[in-house]
Amino acid sequence: MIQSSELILNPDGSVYHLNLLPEHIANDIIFVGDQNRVEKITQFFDSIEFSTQKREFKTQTGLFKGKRITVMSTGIGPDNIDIVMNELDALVNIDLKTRTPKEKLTSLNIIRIGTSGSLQADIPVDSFVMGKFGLGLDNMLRSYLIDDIAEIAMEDAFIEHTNWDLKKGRPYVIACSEKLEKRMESDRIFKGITGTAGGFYGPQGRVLRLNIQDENLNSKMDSFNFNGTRMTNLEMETSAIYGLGKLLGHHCLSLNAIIANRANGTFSEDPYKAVDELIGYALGKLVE
Ligand code: R1P
Repeated sequence: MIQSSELILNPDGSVYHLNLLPEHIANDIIFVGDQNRVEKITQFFDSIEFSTQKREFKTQTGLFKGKRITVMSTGIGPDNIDIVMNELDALVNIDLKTRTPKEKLTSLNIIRIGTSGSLQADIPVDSFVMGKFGLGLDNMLRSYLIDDIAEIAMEDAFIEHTNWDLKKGRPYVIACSEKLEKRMESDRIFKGITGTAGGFYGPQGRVLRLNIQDENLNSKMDSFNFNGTRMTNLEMETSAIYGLGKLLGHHCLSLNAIIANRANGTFSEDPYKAVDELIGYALGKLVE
């Protein structure tokens, strides 16, 4: 039995941070970072059966063209992904009444619709990127046992190529779900390695007033290429989603609208439009 200090439930039996009961979620789940993006998606739904919000975790479940989908905001960063993935998994794979893991496990389909900065001059603002791999610079996943799911040869190549200082922790690489990759891909979408940082400024090489540990990191990431796969973009959630998803047995894929181009210093003139277009693209593919 999992103790109440370890799996915390609210008085109504819902999981602590997400405020959800098992019946509130669908098997197909869309993650967004920004809580205001949830309704940008569910505005297209035929109907909404459930809504809740606690802190930055806003959830709505409803039908889109007859398909039951849950849309949920994760807030910013891998630390939030640890909460969201563990509590979502508890909703389907732990009996919350007896506090014991179920024998028959459920695999969720989880698709992130995020925003991100491109690392490549030829991946312009307003384009879409799919993370074939997530490369985590954030360390959160290192609290778990990941050697069996990690792409260790790619990790080693990245560490060597960037002369990575291991005082910052060892980067990890996790592949996306091939099932969802096939379902969501098209000629319109760039594919590659999505880097996940544990912060927005220094951890992504941005200098305002503080010196950073490696001011050449972004240009080294630009030129990293592993067996023909290059780093496309940098954001703050994908690798953590891929890692916990794979450990827990869920199918995960991350799509990002490119709103900044870090290689040439440009920012989208209309980032909301780029996100709206990616939402339309992803919803269309989900019901194809
Ligand atoms: C930073 O501004 C946030 O935007 C990106 C990053 O991953 C980070 O969460 O994604 P979202 O727009 O999905 O939040």
